[in-house]
Amino acid sequence: MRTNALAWRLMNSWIALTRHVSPAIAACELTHLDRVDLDWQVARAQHQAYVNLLQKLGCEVHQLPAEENLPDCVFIEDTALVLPEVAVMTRPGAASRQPEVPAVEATLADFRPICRIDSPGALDGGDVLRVGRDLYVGRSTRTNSNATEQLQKKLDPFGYRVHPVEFRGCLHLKSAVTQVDTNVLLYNPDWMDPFETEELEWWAVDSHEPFAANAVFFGDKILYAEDFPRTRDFLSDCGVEVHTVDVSELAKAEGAVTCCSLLFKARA
Ligand code: CIR
Repeated sequence: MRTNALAWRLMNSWIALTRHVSPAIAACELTHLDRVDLDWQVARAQHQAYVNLLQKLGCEVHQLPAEENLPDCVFIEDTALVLPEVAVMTRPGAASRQPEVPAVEATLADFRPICRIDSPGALDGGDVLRVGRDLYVGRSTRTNSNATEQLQKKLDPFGYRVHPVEFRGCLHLKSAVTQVDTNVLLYNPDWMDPFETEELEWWAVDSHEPFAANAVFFGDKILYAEDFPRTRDFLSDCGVEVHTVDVSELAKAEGAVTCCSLLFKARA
């Protein structure tokens, strides 16, 4: 009996796949931000603190090595979409990021059957917000409608619905909106308009903190960036359990908390 309970716990625990910070991170892709000095050692220390917090929150963390020629490889979220039934390997919209995918695929193959977005599709995982069986996919400079169509076809057999979503002013859909509580989305009203849903409630970020809509949601708590105290206090007052970490150096590369991990349950 005890063995069964332990096996159940292990199978249902969170796995976080992360990737170390490349020594070349200062040469990262940038879309909306100006390039400023970015200290690899500081970024590495912040990333380690992020990994430590994932572990404290109950994740088993698997870390992939960084590569010198992959400046953005720490932002592993963009390379895959991991669902309970299957892992979809993306085809990142920035050519410099496409070689990040094979190493992630090799690891995910231990956990899930694999399918892939093919050319001319382009998809960054940061553009995909999953709420249950609904996948909201941002149309961005990184994600095109061909990929959205491929995604719908590949995931049809599992009953997922893919909804294209418009947004503006930021890199990825999940810079503008993420889930922070059961049926609650946190969003930046300057970057998107709420889409039609019956069940979802929309909470706006504090207007002084435009980047505050990005949170890693664990079902009963969130991992959140330290930089957004006003929105954090609002969330805490609303009853959300918030755990913060400093990712300010990674933010200079247009990274945020969701993009530094792929989160999934061990068992499909
Ligand atoms: C890029 O432009 O691709 C990286 N410098 C930042 C990617 C951040 N990823 C994410 O928000 N999902």
